Amino acid sequence: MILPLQRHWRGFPALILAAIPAAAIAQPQGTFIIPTNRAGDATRFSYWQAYTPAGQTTYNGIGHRPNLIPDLGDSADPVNFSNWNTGNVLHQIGTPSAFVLSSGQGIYSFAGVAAYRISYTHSGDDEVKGVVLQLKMAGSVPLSSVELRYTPEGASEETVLAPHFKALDNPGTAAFAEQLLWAYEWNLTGKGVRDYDLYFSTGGSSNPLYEVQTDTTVAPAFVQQLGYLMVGRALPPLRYKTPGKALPDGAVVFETRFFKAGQSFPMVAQPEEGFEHVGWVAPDGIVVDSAEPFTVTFSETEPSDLTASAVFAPVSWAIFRNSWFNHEFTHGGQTLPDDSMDDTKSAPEVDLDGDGMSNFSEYAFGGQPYTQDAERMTPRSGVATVDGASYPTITFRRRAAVGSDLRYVVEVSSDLQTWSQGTAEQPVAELTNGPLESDGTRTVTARSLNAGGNSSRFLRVKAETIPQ
Ligand SMILES: [Ca+2]
Ligand SMILES: [Ca+2]
Repeated sequence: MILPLQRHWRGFPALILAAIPAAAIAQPQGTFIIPTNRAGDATRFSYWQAYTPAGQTTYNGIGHRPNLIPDLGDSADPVNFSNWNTGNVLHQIGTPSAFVLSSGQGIYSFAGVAAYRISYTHSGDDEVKGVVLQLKMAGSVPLSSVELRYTPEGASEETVLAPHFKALDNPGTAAFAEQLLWAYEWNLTGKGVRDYDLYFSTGGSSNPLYEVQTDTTVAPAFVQQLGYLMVGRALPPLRYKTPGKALPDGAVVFETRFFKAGQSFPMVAQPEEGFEHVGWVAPDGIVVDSAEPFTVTFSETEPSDLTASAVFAPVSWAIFRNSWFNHEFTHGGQTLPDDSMDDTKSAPEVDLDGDGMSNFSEYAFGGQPYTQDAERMTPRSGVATVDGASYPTITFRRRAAVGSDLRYVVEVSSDLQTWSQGTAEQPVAELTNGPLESDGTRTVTARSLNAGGNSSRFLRVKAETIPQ
């Protein structure tokens, strides 16, 4: 694999980094964006990678300081790995116990967030027009943690700027070891910036930092390189794995890492095996009751990052059991047991959370097996008026997957003794779907087809799996 990375730096010949050893790219990786203005000395480029363990001083022939030295905190300069711009220094200012991974060469911390500062010292006459910061790391970078700080000439206090533009390259495997690329850009035109500091931190413990790049635009002018993010999410959140993905339609848009004002394109959903895509939650929070591709549009006048969520529903009891119950998981020295395989916890007839609903009822009627939410699942009785006549109704919640293994049977009775299901030709009730909800359930109202009278005073619903 060739890393599409060009390096240009004043006084150095242009270099292209050749093949990376296969061992170093075992994980899926995002791809760095090469700013169009990097060539021709328009940016000052810095690059940090392969924080080598102690005792090694080179990686791919590129010299690095040998290790991240713990416990020096903010008081020293232990980690200037850049060979390309000696006016740029990467500091690890977070957890003092952060260390270098033995594989993958990331800076890593079990104890808490790892925080960083890149201090840029300017040389030359031109002011800084813009900055692009790119990070390759596992897991998230809280946007609130990403800042550019500088002190305007003559001022006594720092100015703090959030990024103006962004990009995210997410390989989308959701694997722990995958390496995401986060990119941020500031337009500093006219601000008189010379020296500056970049700050960022990981989203939590165990989010290794693998590589960092910065491009500092010094001449002749700012050129926008990034844009706005389309963040695709999957609902509902599960205890084990995600039910699918939501992403821009690759057949329609080429660049999916960021978007520009006014851009419009369809999002598509990719369910994981065992799930059905049933709808969307639009950027404005409205639930869209349709599994068709969903079009998103970035505002022409007030663009911002957008989030759209694809809503999924399970198609079988087996996938519900596998996904809604804990799997064995060790964190911070504590191990959660594997409930999903334990019949005393997750068998269909067990009521794990003690809310009166068996695990199978939680599945069929849209409940959570670890949350006491029986009230949300309990069918409600009511009355519907049609053409002046009153009909009893029963309203219940169901999983929204059309192709699920569930069947809901509504029965009527006049005496609570004898119940009738009716037939396809002579149904006893008419069913009407309520709107989709963001957890992949919807309510259904069954109306008795016999108005009042003694023949249909009572309704009940049962859920069962369809015999295979
Ligand atoms: Ca229960
Ligand atoms: Ca429950």
